[in-house]
Amino acid sequence: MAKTLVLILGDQLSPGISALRDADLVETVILITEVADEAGYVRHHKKKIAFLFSAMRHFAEELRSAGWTVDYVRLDDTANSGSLSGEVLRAADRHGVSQFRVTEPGEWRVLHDLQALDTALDLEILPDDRFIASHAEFENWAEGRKALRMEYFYREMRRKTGLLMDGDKPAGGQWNFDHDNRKAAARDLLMPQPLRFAPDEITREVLDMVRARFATHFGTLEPLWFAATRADAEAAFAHFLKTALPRFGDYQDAMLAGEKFLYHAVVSLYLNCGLLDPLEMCRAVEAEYRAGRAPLNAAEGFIRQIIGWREYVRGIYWREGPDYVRRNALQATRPLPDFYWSADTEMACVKACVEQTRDEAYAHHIQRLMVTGNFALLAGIDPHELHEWYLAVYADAYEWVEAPNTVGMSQFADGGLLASKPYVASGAYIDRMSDYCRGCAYDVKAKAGPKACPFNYLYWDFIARHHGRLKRNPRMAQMVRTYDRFSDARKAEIETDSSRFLLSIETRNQEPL
Ligand code: FAD
Ligand code: DLZ
Ligand code: SF4
Repeated sequence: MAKTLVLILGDQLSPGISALRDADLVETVILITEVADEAGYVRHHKKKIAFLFSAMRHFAEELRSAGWTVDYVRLDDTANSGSLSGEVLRAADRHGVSQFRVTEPGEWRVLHDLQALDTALDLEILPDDRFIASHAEFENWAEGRKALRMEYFYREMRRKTGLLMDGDKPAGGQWNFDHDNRKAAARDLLMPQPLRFAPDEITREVLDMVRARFATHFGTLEPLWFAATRADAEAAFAHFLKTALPRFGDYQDAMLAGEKFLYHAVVSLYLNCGLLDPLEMCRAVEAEYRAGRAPLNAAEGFIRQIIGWREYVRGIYWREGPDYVRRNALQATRPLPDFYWSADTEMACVKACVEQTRDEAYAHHIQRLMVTGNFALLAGIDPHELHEWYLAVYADAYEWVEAPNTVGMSQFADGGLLASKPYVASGAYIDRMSDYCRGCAYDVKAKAGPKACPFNYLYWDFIARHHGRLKRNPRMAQMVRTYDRFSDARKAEIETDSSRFLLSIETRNQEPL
């Protein structure tokens, strides 16, 4: 039997990955490679690079212990070519192999690079069946539909997996308990915290390398407390099930200053690189519900995020093609303000989210959607610049999941393919769902003038800027009519406040205060 080279990418750290499934232990050489191109196609957060390289190194050890031959190329290997395809060609040469196999990558860019190896090697790209829906299943579902709404896709996935199903009916008689999940959180001394892990020798070595080589990248490197192995990631998830799942549903949309994680699972980074398996996680969550340890709204809410949103955004990413990340339906062109990197802003909500992102490479969904995303949408920030920011700063960010969330859900840049209306809100929403406004230099109740919360006038300015399009959107038409009833003086005030503020952020943090 001829030898085969199998490439395992940094987000394919699953022993059951399709490229390895039928592989022969003796005739296979596994290549895992750290490369400058992947670390640098956006300037990833230091914690993201360190986490992933440590997980890759640990995974290589795990595979070796299971008897595989693993060729691991480090970033600081002087012969490292810096690219995935370059490393595949070097490895093929080293091992005298012409057969090359890989599970499809999670990004068009990498897929095209690897496909180009076809001229040099006998290439086989296998489907990534760690996901619940195949590309074909998503296509079949999407075909011929006017609107691709997540809710209907999610129901298909519930039926397919049998998760939270009682026969052919949804558990509790209802598919979706989202309306129960809108509570503002109260501060609680016993607030759960994610399980933390001390760096072992492998991680410490990676930390030294990242400290030296990526000093100019965004983010605080230490403490790096993430799990780096499957066993630790599973322990972190088990800890979430015990400590936070029961209240996950209630407080999904809440934000509290100083509470970075609330009742969230903080597992997307493990799931997206393959350390955790989505279906196994959902089955464990269902078991908590069936055993009476977690309420249905929590279990359903969690399962919906995984087999609903996560699968759905992946389907959209591959269906829409490589140009999706460049969509800009609202023609937003303002550069990303410097405070997305520096946190140097008087807006307490934005400051808290950027600081937390800098320190943890993590923010939960509502912080991403309704604070940094909402602000960018209201301010007319270029969605591609924002997409690159989200891709760089979060430890869980890979283009297949990040881009639809940013370009589609958060920025409406796909013109409403993914979201039925733009996720815009004034300061009142942030005030209701968080305690940020209490510590803010701006006044959330004030509608106009330099002290007024910028979200307040920017909200109406957004409605005015996109008046024609929003008037035709049934979910926005009411707000457009409200704007239309404003006096000319009020409209002028909105314009003046907005122009002053937007000019000030272009000239770098010269906010009006
Ligand atoms: P929890 O709130 O505990 O949810 C559990 C799990 O559900 C998550 O781990 C995640 O795997 C899944 N999930 C929840 N919401 C989504 C969603 N909208 N899309 C896909 N999966 C979801 N998620 C990423 O995994 N990677 C990204 O790069 C990413 N970028 C985002 C960018 C923007 C602008 C927005 C608004 C959301 C983004 N999300 C992204 C979705 C979501 O914010 C994160 O999945 C979540 O915050 C991860 O934290 P958690 O593990 O504590 O999640
Ligand atoms: C994100 C990332 C980084 C920072 N570094 C590497 C790497 O050095 N080697 C590797 O194989 N993968 C890395 N990754 C993950 C890839 O970028 C990811 O596989 C593609 O984006 C496809 O999802
Ligand atoms: Fe954010 Fe406005 Fe509240 Fe300040 S007042 S924290 S800017 S919503």
